[in-house]
Amino acid sequence: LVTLSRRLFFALWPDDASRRALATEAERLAPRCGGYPLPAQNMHITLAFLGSVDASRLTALLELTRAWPALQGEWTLDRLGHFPQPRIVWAGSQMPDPALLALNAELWQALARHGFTAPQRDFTPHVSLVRQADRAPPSSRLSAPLCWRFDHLALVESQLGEGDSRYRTLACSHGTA
Ligand code: 2AM
Repeated sequence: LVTLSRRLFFALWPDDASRRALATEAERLAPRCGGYPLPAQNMHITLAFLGSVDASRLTALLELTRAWPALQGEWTLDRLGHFPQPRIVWAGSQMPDPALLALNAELWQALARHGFTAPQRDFTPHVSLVRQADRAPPSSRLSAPLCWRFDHLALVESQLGEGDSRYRTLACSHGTA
């Protein structure tokens, strides 16, 4: 069977310690909100979701990713939120982070030159913690604010299967690490 399309997105991945802290928060919240906690290895923020992309466009995306200039930013996660549809409890920030918003806009400008179209709705930077969550968290404050630095973006493939999605990093931009 030939796979003609790939489910792709651009993301930032917190460091291991931050992802573990987020997974702990997810486990704390899942019984309160319904749903199930996502594992530490899945904790990320999506910058640009491309969805199903024809495999013939992959080379251009790999090149775009590898040629992306070095990044340096810091993001503080200090609040919790709930998207009733698609039933996600997430971690994000009180204040939209200007560096993240700028990165999202720059990425979509570059993607537009490759024929991809940015979504209409506003970008709400978030890390999904709990899926199939029917209730909002009891408090909108994260129990302990988390500050993490990012220095590269990743082009990731999502492989849907039974249970949680599996994510595979296909390429990274230049990092300082
Ligand atoms: P989510 O965690 O908020 O569901 C892989 O599925 C990644 O792409 C996840 O981070 C997911 O965000 C995001 N994603 C899936 N569908 C999306 C969509 N239609 N628009 C934006 N992001 C999406």
